[in-house]
Amino acid sequence: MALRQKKQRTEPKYELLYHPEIPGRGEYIRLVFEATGIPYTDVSNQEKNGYQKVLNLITEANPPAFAPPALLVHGGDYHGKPLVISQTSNILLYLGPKLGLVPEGDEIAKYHVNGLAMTALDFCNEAHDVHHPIDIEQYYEQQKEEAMKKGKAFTKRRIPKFFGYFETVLKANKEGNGMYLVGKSLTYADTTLWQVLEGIEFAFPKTVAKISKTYPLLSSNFRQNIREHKRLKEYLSSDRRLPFSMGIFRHYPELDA
Ligand SMILES: N[C@@H](CCC(=O)N[C@@H](CS)C(=O)NCC(=O)O)C(=O)O
Repeated sequence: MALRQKKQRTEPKYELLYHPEIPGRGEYIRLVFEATGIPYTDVSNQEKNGYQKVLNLITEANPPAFAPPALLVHGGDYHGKPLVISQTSNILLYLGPKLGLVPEGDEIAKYHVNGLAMTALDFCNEAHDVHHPIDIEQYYEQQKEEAMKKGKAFTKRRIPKFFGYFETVLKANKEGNGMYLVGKSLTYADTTLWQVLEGIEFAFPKTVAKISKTYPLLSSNFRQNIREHKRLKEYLSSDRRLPFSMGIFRHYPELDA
């Protein structure tokens, strides 16, 4: 019994199952653990042969996950198999209330938080599709012509549309003071949108520089607030924070405005 208690205290309950070495969609999950100080294992990046373990777990789960990220929950066996939850927004929906990242005692707010997080993830998907507009399994260079067209539309219309939408949300949420999308404290919609904005700025720096002033709450209050969050600040300067590179958000200057 004593041994079991010790194990529960020292071994994280949650394991993030994701690709190694890129922030990717795994980062939306890392951020909620980091913001709340809840221990987790980033299996691919922290365990020997971790990526093989990730691939085994997601294919052997019932139901198997189509693609990472997925979350393994210890002590949550489901019909005799390890409890594995897939899909970024679904994992966030599962963790949100457990980690205190949705307003308490407000059933509907939970869906507002999730709706906003899903909209931020739509934005992320569109940014990815700019460099892979035709075939996700072929190289950018093989679809560059279409990517150029998509880049034009994305920087001209879609980035301003998403920025404008989230600016309106921040303005409408009076108790959030421009810092929170829902209510008066941090939710996973905030951490998710923040990460998408970081990625959009990495990939499309010229566009973001050009339009930021038009969206002052989003570009300033909101983004700054997360950067200054005590736990996140520590995380962002740690080596656990992986830099953007050639993942979902990619900087091809020719696709920027
Ligand atoms: N909608 C899914 C998308 C998952 C996804 O596209 N995962 C990527 C990595 S970020 C992947 O490994 N995809 C492989 C594939 O689609 O074949 C989610 O949000 O979790």
